[in-house]
Amino acid sequence: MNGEFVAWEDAKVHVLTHGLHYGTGVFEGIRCYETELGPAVFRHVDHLDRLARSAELYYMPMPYSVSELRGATHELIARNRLRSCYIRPLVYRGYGQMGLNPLEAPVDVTIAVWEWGSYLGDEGKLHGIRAKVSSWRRLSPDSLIPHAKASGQYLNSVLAKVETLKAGYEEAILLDDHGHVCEGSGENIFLVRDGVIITPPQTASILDGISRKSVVAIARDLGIEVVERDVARAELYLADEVFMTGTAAELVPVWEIDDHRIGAGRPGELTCTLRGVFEDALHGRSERYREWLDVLGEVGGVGEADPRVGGAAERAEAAAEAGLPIEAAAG
Ligand code: PPE
Repeated sequence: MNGEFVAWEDAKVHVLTHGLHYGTGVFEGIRCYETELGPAVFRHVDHLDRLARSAELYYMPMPYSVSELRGATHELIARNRLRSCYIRPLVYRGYGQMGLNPLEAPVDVTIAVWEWGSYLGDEGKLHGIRAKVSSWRRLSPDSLIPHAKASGQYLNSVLAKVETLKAGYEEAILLDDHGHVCEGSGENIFLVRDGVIITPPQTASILDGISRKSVVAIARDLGIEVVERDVARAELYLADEVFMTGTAAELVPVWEIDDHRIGAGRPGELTCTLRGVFEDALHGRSERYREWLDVLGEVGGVGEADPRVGGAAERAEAAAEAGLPIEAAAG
């Protein structure tokens, strides 16, 4: 938190933290995978760049550089002795000033890491999920900034998610303010029709997902045509295959939407092919996509010999003995 490594149970904020009241924060969701090269963070700098851009869009000067955040994250993973984990950096307006003008409130930064399994369940990842088109529209660019990954904006996803779960489905699909298909509550969405992959464009109020970008690149490398265009709701039902992508969810097939079976009602051929290559890339099994991995050992973070991690191994040992995960922030 703000440059200090803090034990999990001490990682607290004041109740008058600005972001707690007004949602004035931006965050990222990043994953680190165990690979044969050691723990490796997938597209780390791309995520941190998006964090910096989200902060800028909400007029929050980031007190740390992307490279400082990257180094702190490496050390945090090493100190916690995690081989794979989910990484949650958060930049938010802290304690010190109430009222809607956030500019006088401090900008605080935290990074937390923890082990997070399948976001939509192991079963869902393997065999696919049932989704429902939410009655809540994705937030409009007239009111907020779909391209920013901002804390307050997630009330939109929360409403859609709760509605969907209560109705007995596993994930929500939100339409944009024009009624076009936009994305899931925390994932981008893709359709396959006649061998072509279709996904909503930047103008459809999507979050510019890093998994989305990766899967588009993989598909094109495999010679599959990818079209970014507006998608009508009924096209979901008529698709041969539908899948969703996100850092937490990874690549998840969708086999039923609004009680319409999609294709054969099981993960389709292209979905399975893309899932295989994407997972190989995530887990460091693909030479071709090696550049997407930020391997910890290469800049320090794992191994006692690295000067950047001075004393980290000892401190990690003490924390491990006390049974504590560690939370921290940049600096
Ligand atoms: N749309 C939304 C609204 C979204 O939150 C995410 C990520 C995506 C698309 C996919 O983006 P990317 O991860 O860069 O491929 N959602 C994050 C937060 C999930 C959560 O429950 O918290 C994530 O997947 O980490």
